[in-house]
Amino acid sequence: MDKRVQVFALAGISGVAGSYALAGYTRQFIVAPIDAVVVRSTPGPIVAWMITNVGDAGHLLHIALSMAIAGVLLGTTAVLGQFVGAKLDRWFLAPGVAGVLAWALTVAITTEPVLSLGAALPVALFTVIGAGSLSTADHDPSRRRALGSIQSAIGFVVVAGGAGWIKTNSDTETADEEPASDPPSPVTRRLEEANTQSLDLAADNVPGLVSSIGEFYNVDIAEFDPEIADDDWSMGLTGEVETEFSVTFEELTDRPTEHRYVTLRCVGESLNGRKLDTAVWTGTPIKPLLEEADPEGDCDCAMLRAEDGYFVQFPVEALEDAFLAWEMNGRPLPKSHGHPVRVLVPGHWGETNVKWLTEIELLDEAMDGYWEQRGWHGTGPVNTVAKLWDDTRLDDGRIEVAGHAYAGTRGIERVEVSTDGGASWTDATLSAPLPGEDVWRQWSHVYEPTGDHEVVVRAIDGEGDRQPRDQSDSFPSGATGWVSKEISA
Ligand SMILES: Nc1nc2c(c(=O)[nH]1)N[C@H]1C(S)=C(S)[C@@H](COP(=O)(O)O)O[C@H]1N2
Ligand SMILES: [Mo]
Repeated sequence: MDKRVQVFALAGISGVAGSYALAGYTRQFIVAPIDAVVVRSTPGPIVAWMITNVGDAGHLLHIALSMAIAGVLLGTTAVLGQFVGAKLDRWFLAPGVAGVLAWALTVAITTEPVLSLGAALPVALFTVIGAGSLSTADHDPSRRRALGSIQSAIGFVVVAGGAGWIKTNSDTETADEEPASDPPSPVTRRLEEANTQSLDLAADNVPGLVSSIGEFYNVDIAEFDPEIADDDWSMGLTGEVETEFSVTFEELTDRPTEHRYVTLRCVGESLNGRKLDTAVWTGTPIKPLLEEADPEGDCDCAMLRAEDGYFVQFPVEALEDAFLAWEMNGRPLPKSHGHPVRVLVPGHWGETNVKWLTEIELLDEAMDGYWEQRGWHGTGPVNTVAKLWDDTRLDDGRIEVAGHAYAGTRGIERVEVSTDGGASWTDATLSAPLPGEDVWRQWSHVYEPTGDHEVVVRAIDGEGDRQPRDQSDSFPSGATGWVSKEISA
C-alpha cells in the first residue's frame, strides 16, 4: 500500500477511535457535531423516504457517513504532517504537525481541549507507525512493516473501542433502565393503578398501560443527546409578551405539581408501528406561566426551542392544557427523554412534546418548525388508531389478538375486531379508562379460529367517529387506515 494512503487510513481510523475512547458516545465525540450537520442538511424528501422505508436503521447510515467524514478529516491532518516532515527533512515534524493539526481540528469541532487529545495522540502516533519509520531494521521487508502497522492500528481500535464503550455505559444513561427505587407515593399509586387496570393478556408483546422507561420509544433529530444539569437549566418566555422572564429548574419544580398519564405517538410511525407509549409524568401546567408573561402577538402562535437545535411552532392555545415535566414514572426525566424538562401537549403528535426545552417564544407571524420545514404536518391533533400488536394461540386452541388504541384527547370509546376480513365485527374487550385526557386504552379479543383468516381492527373515538379506512403513509400527516393481519389456521 502506498505509504501516504496507509498513514491517511490508519491515522484517520485510530483518531476517531481515540476520540471515542475518551469521550464515549456523547456530544464530545468528534463524530457528534459532524453528525448534527449531516442530519440537519439532509433534504426533507430524503429524510421522509428514510423514515418511511428504512426506519430506525437510517441512523446507522448517517452515523457511518459522519464517522467517515471525521476519519477523512483526521487522516488528512496526518498526511499534511507527513508532508511537512518530508519537506523540511525532520522526521519528528511529521507526528508533531499532524498531532497539533488533529488537535486543533478536533477542538474546533467539539470545543473540548482535553478530550481532543484522544483524537490527536493516535493521529500523531500513526503518522509515524503508518509510515513504517519506527522500524530501524532496513532489511525488514516493507510488506511486513505494513502488516505490523495495520495490526497495531487494529489493536488500538479494539482497545479504544472498549474504553469508549465503558465510558458510554458508565454514564447516566444506564440509569434509564433501573426501576424506580423510591418514587414519591402519588406516582406509585398511579403506576399501581395502571398495573391493575392493564388487561390480563397471554401476549408478551403488548406493554401494559404504562410503558417502562426502557421500552418507551425515542425519536430524536440528534443522535447525541444534550446533557443539561438541573442547575444549568432555565427556560425563557420571550417574544411577543408583555413581560419576558425566565424560570430556573428550582423555581419550576417549586410550582404546583401534578402526576399525569400522557400518551405520545410519533407522526412518522407506520400504521401498526410502535412509536406509541404512555408514562406517568410529573410536572406543572404551562398556563400560569403563560399568563404571567401575557402573550400579545398577532398570530397567537408559539415557537418552542430546545438545546439540541430543535424547534416547533403551533397555536398558543394548544399550550393551555400543556404541561412541563421533570419526572417520568417517578424518576428524574432520563437524558433521552429530555432531561431536565420537556413539554407535554395533550392530544397532539409527538413532535410538539419538546425535550430539553429552553425557550417558549411568542411570535407575531406563524413560522415552520423543524419537521414542518421538511414537509411534515405534525403539529396538530393525532389520528385515531387501534394497533394489532400481538396474536397468540392459547392452550385451548383459541386465538387472542391484542394491542392498544389511542385517539388523543378525543379518547377511545370502542374497539371493533373482525376475524373474517371485515365482513362482520365484534366489540373488543377494553381496559377501563385511566384518569387523564390524553391516554390510550388496551384492547383484546379471544376467538375460535376456523381456517385461514384475516383479522382487522378499528377504533371509535370518544366523539363517536370511526377510524378512517383509507390507507395512507405516515408522510406527511400520519398513517391512516385499519390494521389487519392474515393468520393461518
Ligand atoms: N428537543 C427535541 N424535542 C423533541 C424531538 C427532538 O428531536 N428534539 N423529537 C420529537 C418527536 S418527533 C417525538 S415523536 C417525541 C418523542 O419523544 P420521546 O423520545 O420521549 O419518545 O419528541 C419530540 N420532541
Ligand atoms: Mo415524532
